[in-house]
Amino acid sequence: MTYTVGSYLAARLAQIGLKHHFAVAGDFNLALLDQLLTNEETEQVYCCNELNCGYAAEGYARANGAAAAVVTFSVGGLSIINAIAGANAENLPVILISGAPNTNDRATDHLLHHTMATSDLSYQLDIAARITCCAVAITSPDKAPSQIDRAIRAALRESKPAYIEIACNIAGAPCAAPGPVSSLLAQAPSDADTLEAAVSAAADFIKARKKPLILIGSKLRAAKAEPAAQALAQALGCPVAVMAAAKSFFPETHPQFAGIYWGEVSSPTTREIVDWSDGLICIGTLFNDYSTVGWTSNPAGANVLTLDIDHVSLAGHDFSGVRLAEVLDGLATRVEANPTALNELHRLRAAPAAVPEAPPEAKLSRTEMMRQIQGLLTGDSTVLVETGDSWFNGMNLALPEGARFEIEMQWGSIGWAVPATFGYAVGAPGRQVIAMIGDGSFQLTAQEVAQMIRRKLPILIFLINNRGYTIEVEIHDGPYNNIKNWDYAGLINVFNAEDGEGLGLRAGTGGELAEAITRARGNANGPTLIECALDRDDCSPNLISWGRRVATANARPPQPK
Ligand code: TPU
Ligand code: MG
Repeated sequence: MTYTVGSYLAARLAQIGLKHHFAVAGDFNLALLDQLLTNEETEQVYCCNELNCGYAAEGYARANGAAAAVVTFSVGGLSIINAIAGANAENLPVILISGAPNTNDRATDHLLHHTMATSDLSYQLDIAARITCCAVAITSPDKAPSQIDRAIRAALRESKPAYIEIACNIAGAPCAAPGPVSSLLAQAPSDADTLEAAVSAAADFIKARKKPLILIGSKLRAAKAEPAAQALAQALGCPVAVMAAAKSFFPETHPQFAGIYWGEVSSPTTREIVDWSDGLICIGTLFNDYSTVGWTSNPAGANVLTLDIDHVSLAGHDFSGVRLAEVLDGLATRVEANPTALNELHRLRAAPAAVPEAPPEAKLSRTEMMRQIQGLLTGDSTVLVETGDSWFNGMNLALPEGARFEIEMQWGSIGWAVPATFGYAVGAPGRQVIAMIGDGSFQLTAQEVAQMIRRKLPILIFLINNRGYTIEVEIHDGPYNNIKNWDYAGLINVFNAEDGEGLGLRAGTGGELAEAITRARGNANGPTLIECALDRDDCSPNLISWGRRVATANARPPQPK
């Protein structure tokens, strides 16, 4: 078979396990899309716009480990930037592929459409270089294979997005055949001496503590070290608390699970036990203003051992160039079991109170809605929660063994959830995909529900209509937090048009919600959106506490120099 630049790229995408790639067409990428279509192992999945395309790829990468999004030059390429920067913040290898102008138009004074009517054609590459780990522009078929490989290898190694731009007259040009894919998949191993020194220093740290405790953060998944973290936990026998952004990265059914650590808004007793520990083993953690609740809970100092994706640090030591999974594996063989903090946790912890069922005709409340969502979850469920009160409500869900939880907490761009849920469901057929999305967020990217309908995906969306930007209300209120109400459930028929099987339902009481959920379960050939009508003030108490702290942090006056 003779390869072209485009079919070479398609082969690489298929080889790294992408059964799908997401795309929006435009004249600068049409020849490329044709070439990608020649490969039957990676299917083209279309999106309504490029921002959604980026989020869909981001969601797919959460389910599948990596993803690709194909857009046209400039009008598409600049629109997708938010989602790609988000993938960077969230440590997800999304490969952004953009069509680009014909090579003959470069270095001429030709003015091209989709540009700012100047002959500058490099701005998209410059911008992409700022938000990806590797950005390449392909203008010659000879160099294309090595450039494509370099970008994909970097994305997979660093778990960050990469950028590949392909001139429209090069996509179909013949090029060399791809070599073995192992050169793209191989991880850089740790330096053996540094690994030994890091493991030894970390083991000494743990040995010297009376009550060690593990805290899991969101970078654990990017490091592909979830099993290794479990093995270390097993060996240590200590409590394992999980940060909000890492919910589900350690099984909540595990006897050592100590709840969600999120400062003042942690699960009951979790903050007490974390604060009580004299040796906090932070694995893949990330502390920002939100996760530290406005800098009120920011673990640091001599009692903290940090095991990051590629480095280990503790008081007096800093080792880089070591892989997290290898550090954890090494530590698991060296530590001795120390259940002191786990015993204390059991003394502190009361059995969780069961939430009573609300009378079916009573107005729907947040607690009743969450009680019913909890009842839906199985080991095959994935719950995606959008920025808003859904973050806080989602934290309280008890996840059965195998259930997954997705949250875009570092980037926090509203509008993420609808397309990310779509992409996730494309990447995880067979899972029960449930999204909790606020009315304000939904309004940004609502049209991607149409793609769920198009692909007949049985996604379940809980659209929480509390008539506004409640999370913002709790941080800082004003008229800008009020939004135009929509007929959210009615929108599904708009998207169904003549052939769709999406279902839009409304629930104003607990009974209506239960009935809607039953109907959703019977709707196998399309998504179901259940619009849950809540009072504007019916938000989680944790959101209120957290919002106050974040507001205080945001309002700090400038410090005198
Ligand atoms: O449950 P609730 O009402 O808090 O959620 P809803 O209705 O989705 O409101 C979310 C409100 C919100 C805004 C406006 N959360 N964060 N923001 C700020 C923001 C603005 N634009 C983007 C792209 N991302 C943001 N996070
Ligand atoms: Mg809202």
